[in-house]
Amino acid sequence: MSALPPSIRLESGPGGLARLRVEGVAGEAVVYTHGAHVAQWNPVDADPVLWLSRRSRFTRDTAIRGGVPICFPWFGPHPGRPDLPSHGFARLAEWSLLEAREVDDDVVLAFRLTDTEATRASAWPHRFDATYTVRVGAELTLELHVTNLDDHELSYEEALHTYLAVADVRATRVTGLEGTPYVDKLGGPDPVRSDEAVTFTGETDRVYLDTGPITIVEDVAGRRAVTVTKHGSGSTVLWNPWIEKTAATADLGDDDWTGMVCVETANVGGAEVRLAPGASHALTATLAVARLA
Ligand code: TA6
Repeated sequence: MSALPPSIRLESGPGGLARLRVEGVAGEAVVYTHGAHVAQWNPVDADPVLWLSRRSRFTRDTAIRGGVPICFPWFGPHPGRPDLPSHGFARLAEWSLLEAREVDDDVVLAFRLTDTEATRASAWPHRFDATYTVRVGAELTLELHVTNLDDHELSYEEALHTYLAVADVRATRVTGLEGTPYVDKLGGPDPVRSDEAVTFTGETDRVYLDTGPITIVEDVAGRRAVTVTKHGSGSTVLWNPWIEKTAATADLGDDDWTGMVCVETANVGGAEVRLAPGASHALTATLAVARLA
């Protein structure tokens, strides 16, 4: 790959993990090659839009806590192999940097992950090629593009497990999901629905099905709104761990639950992606932030 443009620096981050620091004309970001993990993003002169745990472990056998972990090729615990990592192997893998270039006021990074003996042995014995494109600017656009290199059909789940920073989740509303059926992972298996905006009064772990393309997080206390616009995604996962789950999670500080909410652009559960040999699929999410009136 050619030399990095002036807006991008390769650094050694915590735990010696390689990371790319982007200081572009319109946006700033930090992206680790470990998991192709976008750990930080903000438009220039704006506060961080992604939330990152101060207790995140930066080790090769754990996922960075916060930012945008890539969940692939399964979501949550593996159904038949409790020994395998939750949310798949992609967020624990070392992705290779394919390209780093400036495009107008933005910076575009592209990473690649392909199958290895280890991935083929991890209950997902498929040949695949995955590229992950990160466009950093006044908006953040993420695209996970997967191609089936095998001679048989494959299926997978995926999620861009996006941690958004909010001033206070107890004063946060999420709109765009009204009337959409969702499975409450803390409740029964049957989908339910609500015609109201989502507010948070306890641990929240929901998989919305057949969702529309736009979800808006109104951070009322922080006087800003983050819009998540997605393509190629049938599901949206909404998560806040609240008090007990936070206390039980080593890389979360006791009060961290108040400052974040996950809006995850996904294809999970009944919406897994099926690819014929040679076929591809792209999952895309664009984040934009605006002041609340
Ligand atoms: O996206 C929600 C969820 O599946 C929750 O159930 C919780 O497990 C969260 O992901 C975090 O998972 P992790 O493996 O990153 O701790």
